[in-house]
Amino acid sequence: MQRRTWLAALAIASITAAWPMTGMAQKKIVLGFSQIGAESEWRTANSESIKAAAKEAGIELKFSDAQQKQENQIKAIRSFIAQKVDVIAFSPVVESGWETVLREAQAAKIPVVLTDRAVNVKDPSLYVTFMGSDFVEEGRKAGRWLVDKMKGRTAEVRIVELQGTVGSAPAIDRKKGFEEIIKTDARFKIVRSQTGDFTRAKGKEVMEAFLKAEGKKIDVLYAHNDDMAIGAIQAIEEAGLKPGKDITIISIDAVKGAFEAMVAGKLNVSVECSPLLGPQLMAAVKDILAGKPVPKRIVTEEGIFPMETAAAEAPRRKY
Ligand code: GYE
Repeated sequence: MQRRTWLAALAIASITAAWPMTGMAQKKIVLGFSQIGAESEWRTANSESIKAAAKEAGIELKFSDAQQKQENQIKAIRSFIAQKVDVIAFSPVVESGWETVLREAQAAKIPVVLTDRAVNVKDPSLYVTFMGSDFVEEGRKAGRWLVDKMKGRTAEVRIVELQGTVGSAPAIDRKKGFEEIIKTDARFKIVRSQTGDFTRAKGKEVMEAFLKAEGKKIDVLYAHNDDMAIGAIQAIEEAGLKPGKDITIISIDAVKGAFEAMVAGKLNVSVECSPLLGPQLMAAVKDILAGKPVPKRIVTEEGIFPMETAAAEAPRRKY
């Protein structure tokens, strides 16, 4: 019995020695990933998904946190190029300003995958694929929900908007999609719109300013993510108003914190935006290196969760 096991081991050893690039001896894929930071619950879940999926796929992950700064992302990408990683992936904090560094990656023949957010470049050959949500559609979903909620009402609907990070794809697109829907109806007016940088602290601070300026004349808050809505909810309560009742609140992501707020009756609806991009990313990395064709755009499928569905949905949520 023992001898047979030993013989089998010897056979495997000689096979791997003869074909060093197959089976157990294959070199580990190295993936360099530049993350934006840790500004929201969404982002934390996204980082966890990427780390867990890399481990699961047996891919060596070099993970770099840019702390919201584009210059740090550019530095990280340059360092991945210098280290000759097999693939570079990143979630670009803003849309513009990537051409130079992407050209450097291309010159080094390192394929680039965009996750979550898009870039604005003239030459699409600078990246292999872009995987993530359709942010314009998310904005439209938010707008359609509001139009439906306000049907039958004749009075003006005064909306304040908390935008995401200035110049980022989700801030630009979520505004665009929402406006596209509400502009067809003269009752809807965005009376104030400012960035809250996708964070709770900023969401609260800007909502305080909105409340000071508008008093009780705010009907709706449209927040580009749940964290800003959660910060704003605090500001609304501190101002002596009831979030979810005195002010209708719409946000995007559908993270756990949003479900808690919905179950408590403080948030009216959250449009889903999935951060669980890790497994898709690892599959694409393997396909690219195996020379398989990968679609230029991989869109995440998502839903919408009104407050009434929150209690039933909450236990099923993974982020
Ligand atoms: O909605 C927000 C995060 O890019 C989709 O970034 C992502 C957004 C997400 O900070 O919460």
